[in-house]
Amino acid sequence: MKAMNSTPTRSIEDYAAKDYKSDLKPIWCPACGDYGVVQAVYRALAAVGRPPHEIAFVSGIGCSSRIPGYTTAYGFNSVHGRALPIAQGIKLANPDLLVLVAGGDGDGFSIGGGHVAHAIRRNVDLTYIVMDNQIYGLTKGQLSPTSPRGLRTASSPYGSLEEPVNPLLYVLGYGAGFVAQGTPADMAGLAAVIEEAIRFPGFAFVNVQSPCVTFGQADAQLKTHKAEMQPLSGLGHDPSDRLKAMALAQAYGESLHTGVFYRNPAPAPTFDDLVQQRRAELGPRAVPRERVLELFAAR
Ligand SMILES: Cc1ncc(C[n+]2csc(CCOP(=O)(O)OP(=O)(O)O)c2C)c(N)n1
Ligand code: SF4
Ligand SMILES: [Mg+2]
Repeated sequence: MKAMNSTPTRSIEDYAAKDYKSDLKPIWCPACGDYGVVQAVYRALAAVGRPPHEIAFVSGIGCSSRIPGYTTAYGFNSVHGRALPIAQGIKLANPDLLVLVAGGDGDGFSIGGGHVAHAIRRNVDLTYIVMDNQIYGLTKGQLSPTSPRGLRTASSPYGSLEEPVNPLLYVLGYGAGFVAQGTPADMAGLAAVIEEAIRFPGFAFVNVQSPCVTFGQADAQLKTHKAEMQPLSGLGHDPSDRLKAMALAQAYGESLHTGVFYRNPAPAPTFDDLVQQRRAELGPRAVPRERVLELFAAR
């Protein structure tokens, strides 16, 4: 249960950001936004204080999906678009783990797009970080679901004819309990929203505007200057107001709002809470969790 995520097994002072940094040297292009994302993840994990061996970090495939390997958590750089189903299985098999999921805009909203809705409606206690660079980075610059209309790419040489997916509206529409956006251009802000997402009891989503400096449009995506960012706190936004959050999310692609769009003030029960509840109702008729795991292992 997510409550575990905020309960360190050792004192928080025992963990610093460096404890979550692995010895693997990132091979992202110099100045890729993803360097900042992994730094923010280190900071957020240190603030939460769970030891690395109690954390599972699952990703799909893409430049961004390399991220678990750069942490000391247990990692699974899995299959394109399939990070969420794998992470749900891990969390349900071992609810005490803190489970992070990360990937690209293509991984999450093209090939894996269908899984997002189901992870949200099940409310499995996961933190899902999408490193949104509005392009397919790993495969050298094709159009992604969040690419702006008109973008010229390797796969749209005359300019894209399609409207982009709005990741913020998508997850808000399906009822995610926690929705935030950050950017490595504001490292402290990004670390803070990732920490909040981890602590939130239920499915939590963080869209990170993390530009691809090689194939994307980094300047346009971050509007060149930090001053162009619009922190939601500065707009007087009340994150418990879901409809207002949806109205602000409409500006995706136009204004770079950072911070928490929505935090459900009365979080819904997680999937695991409901499983425990059903087990209690069934009493001796319930198949023990260990037996269920044995049956799966035997398949
Ligand atoms: C099933 C499958 N289809 C296609 C691919 C090729 N592929 C690998 S990564 C990728 C897209 C990467 O874009 P994104 O998810 O946005 O991540 P980024 O590299 O931009 O971080 C594609 C199409 C694959 N690996 N597996
Ligand atoms: S191709 Fe783009 S997303 Fe991939 S590492 Fe390079 S800058 Fe980052
Ligand atoms: Mg991408």
